[in-house]
Amino acid sequence: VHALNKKETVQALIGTKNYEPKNSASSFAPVNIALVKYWGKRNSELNLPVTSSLSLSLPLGTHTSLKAHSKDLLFLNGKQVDLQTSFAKKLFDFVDLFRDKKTTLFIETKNDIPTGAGLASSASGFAALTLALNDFFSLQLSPKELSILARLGSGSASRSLFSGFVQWHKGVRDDGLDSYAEPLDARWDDLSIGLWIISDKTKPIDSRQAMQNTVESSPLYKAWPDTVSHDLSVMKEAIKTHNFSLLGRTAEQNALTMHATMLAAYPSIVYFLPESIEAMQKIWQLRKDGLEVYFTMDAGPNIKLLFLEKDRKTLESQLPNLHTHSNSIP
Ligand code: 2P0
Repeated sequence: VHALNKKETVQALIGTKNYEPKNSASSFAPVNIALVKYWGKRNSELNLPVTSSLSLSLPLGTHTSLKAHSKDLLFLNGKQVDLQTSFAKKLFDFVDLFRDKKTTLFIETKNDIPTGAGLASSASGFAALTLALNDFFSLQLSPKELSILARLGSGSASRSLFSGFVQWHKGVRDDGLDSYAEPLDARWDDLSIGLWIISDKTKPIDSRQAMQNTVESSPLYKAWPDTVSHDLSVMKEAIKTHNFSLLGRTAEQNALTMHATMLAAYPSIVYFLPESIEAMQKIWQLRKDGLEVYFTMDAGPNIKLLFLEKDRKTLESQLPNLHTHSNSIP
């Protein structure tokens, strides 16, 4: 099996499908928080990961609509976006994988993530765009095919096609046609997530570049694949048995191991702000005092808390700036 480029991957999946544009289409895809992280690629053109990963979706996400229009136009959260910006270019490069030259679109996309949360919305964004394109061109792709296509926009978008707990299988093929996410057959209604917003400043280094630097220069990276395969099996057991202590501990340790691996890169990659460390210390203190709360952290300074519904009120009173959410399993 040979590596394909993005266009060839799309052709492999939609080449034989009915290609009939509608007048309009709209979609929603959730934000996901990784409990066992994706960090590092084996193919950066196709966003093929070194390891599998596992996430939980939130009820928040991205709403996207597409309308046939005389020329391309893009609106983000109600404001028109210049087509020369890198945001617009990335988005239309993805759309170009699906359309012929005569199809021009009016695209409206809205994130219902709290303003200033500084949360990456590329995962829900590319997942919603993939769903909208599938509908607009009447492609009738399967969930697995949609996940493969969303992955071409952003790796973690492969997981944002689904609600609840989701596993992204890393796959082994060079063409990536076995690298896709699927929901786990599990629900856990009283498991909650809190977003503790530390800062909405843009990140010092985007995750694509940071992943590459970590893989190339961190002496700790060679331990990462074994860490993830251990954490994945423990996490799945914790989810199956609703063992919250095990889930929380595994998620927190996995996130800190990812950050330790980045810290050891050269130049070092540091997403923590002083306030992020203070937040971690506060969480460890709350735990010492008997409140079971854990955290995870991604490519930014904000903290995501994991706790049980029964502790929501206590946590909200203890921590200002906390936005709490139930998970997304309907
Ligand atoms: C994750 N993150 O599993 C990890 C943990 C951030 C830290 O996936 O280059 O936007 O588009 O594949 O998916 C963020 O990176 O990167 C991410 P690309 P992506 O959620």
